[in-house]
Amino acid sequence: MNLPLSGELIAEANARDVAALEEDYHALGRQLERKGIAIDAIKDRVASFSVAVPSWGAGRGGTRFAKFPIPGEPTNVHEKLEDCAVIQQLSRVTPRVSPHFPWDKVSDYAALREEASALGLGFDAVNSNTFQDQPGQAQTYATGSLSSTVAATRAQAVEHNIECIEIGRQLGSRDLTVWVGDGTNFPGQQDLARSLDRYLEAAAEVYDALPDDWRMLLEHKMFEPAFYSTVISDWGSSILAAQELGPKAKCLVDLGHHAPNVNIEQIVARLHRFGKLGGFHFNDSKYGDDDLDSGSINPHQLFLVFNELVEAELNPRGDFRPSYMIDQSHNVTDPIESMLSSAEAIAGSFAKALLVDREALHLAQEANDTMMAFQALRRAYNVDVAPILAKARLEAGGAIDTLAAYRASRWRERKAQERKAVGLGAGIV
Ligand code: AFD
Ligand code: MN
Ligand code: MN
Repeated sequence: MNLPLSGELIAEANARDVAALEEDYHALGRQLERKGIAIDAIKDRVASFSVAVPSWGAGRGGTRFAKFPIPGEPTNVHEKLEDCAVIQQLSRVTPRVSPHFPWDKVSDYAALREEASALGLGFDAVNSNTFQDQPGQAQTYATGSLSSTVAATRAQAVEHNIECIEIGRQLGSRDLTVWVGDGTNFPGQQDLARSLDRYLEAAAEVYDALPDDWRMLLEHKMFEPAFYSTVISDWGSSILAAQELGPKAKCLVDLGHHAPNVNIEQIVARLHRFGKLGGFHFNDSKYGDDDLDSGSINPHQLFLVFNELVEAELNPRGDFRPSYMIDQSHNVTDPIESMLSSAEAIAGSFAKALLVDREALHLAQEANDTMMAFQALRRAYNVDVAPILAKARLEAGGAIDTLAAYRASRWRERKAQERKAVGLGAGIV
């Protein structure tokens, strides 16, 4: 193992907080016991929960106006892995990294896998990129990718996705996440039916290249960069495409990819009902695909989403193996701090969803007792689960207070000395 932070540093930081944590954990334990809930059982479930981090989220994001890099931010996949290892070492909830190609391209993927493993990391879903042109590429994606009217462009996009599968095999991934920026900005620009036909035909070629134990996760998005229509615009288009492609195709929900105020928890329930819920990209938003930190704007929505995910887990349909990832753009914070805070918000929403008295909820629902059904959710949402999360982290070797331990490590300052180049992050996503 080649872990980035010293164990002593984490132990020292924990020594300051451990007495208070034990007190808080026992107090919460007594409170939950009165409701018939064993706190250790919840803690164990939380301990087995994990969410992947995106390699591109380790660099500072930006907007189409500007990007403001910070000294010491990672400039290549190796440095990104190092930063992701810091997040995992402190939080113990982010053991996998989701790579993005060609951004994370290297010449030796077996070596990259070993490098990650020595840092205590594995690889999650592989993300393809057919929304940007790359240097030396034969065809432009200006006309779209999998749905382009240009056959050679579609072929290039198919080939790139197949290459991503090949890379993913070497990295130990089992999912290919496909988001295309394909769409239009003007009424009449494209034939809405034929562009979907082209997408389905090209996506089927990618699907056919999937190994048996792989899945293709279709990520829908209703706008941006195309603002009049997108080819896979919503969960309806996504599930229809996934159903047409076959059992290995599933839908991936990114919290920022819907119309304002859409009931995303209901989308979760719908997709699961048909065995098509494949994964989640967590972030938060105020206006659009803002990629703000998870739970920073609407923590209640995050809880309601997890409430449906827990229901889904209790009533599995097909092979329910949701792939969870943080998908955020960190424009004004240190990305490590944002991901530590987001991982806590996500695991915390899961913990709260586990605290829902399902029997009370279902009985109230059956009896049409609206207020008591809502209260079953509200009671769980109101519990401060911080001691459960901290205890799970402590037991797994992580930090009780992840942000305090991170700041004590002076990681970014140290990296600012070592990592000379600044501002060559993943780009604006
Ligand atoms: C873009 C999309 C989407 C996707 C990401 C990586 O909006 O969220 O997951 O690119 O391909 O940000
Ligand atoms: Mn996403
Ligand atoms: Mn997005």
